[in-house]
Amino acid sequence: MSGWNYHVTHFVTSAPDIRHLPVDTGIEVAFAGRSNAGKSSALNTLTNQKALARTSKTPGRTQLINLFQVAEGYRLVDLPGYGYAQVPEEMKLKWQRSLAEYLRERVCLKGLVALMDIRHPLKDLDHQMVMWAIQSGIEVLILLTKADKLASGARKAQLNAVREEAKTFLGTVEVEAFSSLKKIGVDKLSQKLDSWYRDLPPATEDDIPAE
Ligand SMILES: Nc1nc2c(ncn2[C@@H]2O[C@H](COP(=O)(O)OP(=O)(O)O)[C@@H](O)[C@H]2O)c(=O)[nH]1
Ligand SMILES: [Mg+2]
Repeated sequence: MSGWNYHVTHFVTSAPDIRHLPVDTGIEVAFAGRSNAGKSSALNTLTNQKALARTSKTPGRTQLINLFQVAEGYRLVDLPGYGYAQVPEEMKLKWQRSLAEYLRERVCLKGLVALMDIRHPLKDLDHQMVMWAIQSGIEVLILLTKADKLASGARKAQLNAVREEAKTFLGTVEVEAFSSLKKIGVDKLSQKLDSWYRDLPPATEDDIPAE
């Protein structure tokens, strides 16, 4: 079985909020996590591109939803980071409502890649987001990022602990260690994306019967 080539992924468009996303067809996989979790780095590592998703040392700066496509109709969605302390409370609530709505209503959304620093996994908002996804029937892959920050014993222990916790979600929640720096877990990520993209072919214009 040959997988997708994620290296050819390219930017399609940005949207200020979920109401301005392109048509709800094809298959979408969303990437989400707290600001600074390593989301942009993970997207760049997956696609082998230095600046596909801008990595930033200033957390909370990416406010737009960025859409990329691997092939026509097969998208990767880079959602704005959450949990940044300096964002006003009102904006945090607005984003949470909008994230919940996206997870609930986006028909083409097949999977959620939830990125969390391996040293601080499943904080309140992470937990909430995974719950919303599961309640909407969306499969989740938790990536424990910056896995290079832990020695291999501690990394395995943390991975097992989060896998145990993930069982309480009562849905499909897989957990893998990931490092953009050391290229850990990249194959696991692309295999999971392959399986989501394999699930159902997106409608194309060819599917619309001619008059
Ligand atoms: N050690 C290590 N640092 C990382 C890794 N991935 C990201 N970082 C660092 O974490 C910070 C935030 O990364 P970024 O990808 O911009 O996070 P985002 O805010 O979630 O998009 C940056 O300083 C990155 O260099 C990783 O795999 N290992
Ligand atoms: Mg980012």
